Amino acid sequence: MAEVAKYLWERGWAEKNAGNISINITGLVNEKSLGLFNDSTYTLLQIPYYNLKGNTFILTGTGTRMRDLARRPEENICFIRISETGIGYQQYCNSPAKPGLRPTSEIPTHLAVQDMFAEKNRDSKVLLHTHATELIALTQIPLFKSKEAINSILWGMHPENILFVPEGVGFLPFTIPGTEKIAQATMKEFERYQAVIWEKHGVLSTGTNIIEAFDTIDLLVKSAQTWFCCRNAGYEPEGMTAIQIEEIRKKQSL
Ligand code: 2HA
Ligand code: ZN
Repeated sequence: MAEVAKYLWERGWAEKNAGNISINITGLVNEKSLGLFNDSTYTLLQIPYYNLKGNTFILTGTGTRMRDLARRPEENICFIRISETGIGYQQYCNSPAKPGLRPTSEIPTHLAVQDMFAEKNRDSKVLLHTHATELIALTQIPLFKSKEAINSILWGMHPENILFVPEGVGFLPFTIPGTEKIAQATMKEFERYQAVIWEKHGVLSTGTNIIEAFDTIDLLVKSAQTWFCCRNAGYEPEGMTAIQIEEIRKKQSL
């Protein structure tokens, strides 16, 4: 987490307290070690997550900065353990430097998506959210406020996006951050996609590990940057032809 937090900050995707991360670490930590943490506030969930019963997560703390997480991870994270009933969670935030620290404000989205992963037995353990500038910028252009238009740009600007994100990215029209509404809608998108763009806000991605989740966003941003580069130079980018895209897709299945 600290390594990726550093990348997010360096990329300019993590201004102030932007972005958040969750990792399902069930089985990697025992209750006894969680007991070492002072704070164990219990919070009732607005929506129960029955597939996460007894699961343990590491999450970024609310209001924490990625640049701080990179240097002092232990001060900027929280652990949570979902109750055996799935209706609440115990939090373990133990930063003397940050008393009262709580898990990320986007916890509804993290739990909704992680619950779906658990239900479907997915290998995905990580959910990463960041404010990738060029992806946000694309969604400020009315022409690109649809899944089809965004994916055609992202695939068209670099063959690696066709290879590594063959299903494309999900897209969510603007929704208020930190709400159950954004959580449920995002979870639905992740049923089909490994990355989801939030209109005028940012991007989320998943993976079996955090580096994989970061790499997917990095690839998507490369395409968006390329598009803006051409436009800034005064040219309309050509994009990939349908035949080229088809050939790249075939190559993947070889
Ligand atoms: O964690 O990025 O979406 C701060 C945010 C909210
Ligand atoms: Zn955000």
